[in-house]
Formats: sequence, structure tokens, C-alpha cells
Amino acid sequence: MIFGAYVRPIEGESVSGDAYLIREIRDGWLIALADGLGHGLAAAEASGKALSIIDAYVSEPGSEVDLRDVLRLCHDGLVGTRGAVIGFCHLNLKDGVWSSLVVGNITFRVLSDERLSPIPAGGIVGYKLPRMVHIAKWPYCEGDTLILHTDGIREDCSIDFLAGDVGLPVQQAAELIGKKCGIKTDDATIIIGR
Ligand SMILES: [Mn+2]
Repeated sequence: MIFGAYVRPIEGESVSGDAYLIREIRDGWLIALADGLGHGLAAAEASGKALSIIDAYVSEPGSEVDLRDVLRLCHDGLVGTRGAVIGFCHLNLKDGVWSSLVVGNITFRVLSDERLSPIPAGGIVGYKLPRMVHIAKWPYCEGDTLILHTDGIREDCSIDFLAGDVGLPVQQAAELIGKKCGIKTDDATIIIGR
């Protein structure tokens, strides 16, 4: 997989409250995107903390990735912060399976033979987890395109753009969508992997 990403803070702030992590792990990839509540430093503290917890989790040798465990660790670690909405994605290339878990308002899509977009659970990591946490799973096919973005990117923009222009390199696509579809009144982040 090759990934591209675009992040920019809300107008008037120098730090983004959105943060992402893309890590190659033993069986494939782990991708996470966090949007700290509000914006500015306090939001960046919450999303940054989530990412360092995820980073520590995947750095443990020999551990199988369990997204429910990662979510639980993030939730415990974020108590006392602003909290964050987070999308987690595990691509297991060995078994050819995508898994995703989304808490709160993060858009997650895979353009495969069909368009897949798991339904996020409501909640805020560090504050209130949903009672039921569903891990969506579906088969990975070579050439699948992953799109993960915060609510600072207009919902209607990403999918049609990419579907119509699949040949564009992922970094260029992320920057184009970010600039074209970013909402001025929020931090904006989009990750594209193919
Ligand atoms: Mn946001």
C-alpha cells in the first residue's frame, strides 16, 4: 500500500487538532485518524495522546492487533483530556481482510469492487464509549482504495472525486481533495491509501 495524507489546521490556529498514524505492522497496516474535540492545543493534546497509545500498542512485539483492545487503551488514556473521535483501520494482508472500528464522526470508505462505508458508532473516546462496538470486516482486493477523513472535509466530495480519477497518485489526490473540500471552520485531514 502507498499512502497520501493532507492535514491543515483551522484558520487562525498553528496546530491541528486532527492527527493520524500510518504504521506498517507484521501482517499489514494499521491506520488511525483522530479528531480531538474542538481545535487548537487542547484538541491536539487529545488526538496526539491517542496516537502515541496506538503507536505503543503496535510496537509491542508479537501482538496480534485487536481493535477493541486498542480502543479500550485509548479510552482509558484519554480520560481527563478533551476526548477525540477516532477511526481505526487494520489491513491484514496475510489473510486479505480489512477491519475497521469507528467511534464518532470520522468518515471511512473503501473503494473496492463495491463501495464500502462502515457505519460509525456514536461516542467520544476518553469520555463516552458506545455500548456496542462493531468491527466491520470485508475482503481486501489488490487495488482497493482506502479513504479516511475527518469532518473538516465535506462528506460529498471524496468519493466521487476518486472514483472518477483513480489514476491520480494518492498524495496528489489527498492534497487536491483537502484543498477543494476542506471546511474553513474546522481542522481538515484526509488519508488515502491504495
Ligand atoms: Mn473536526
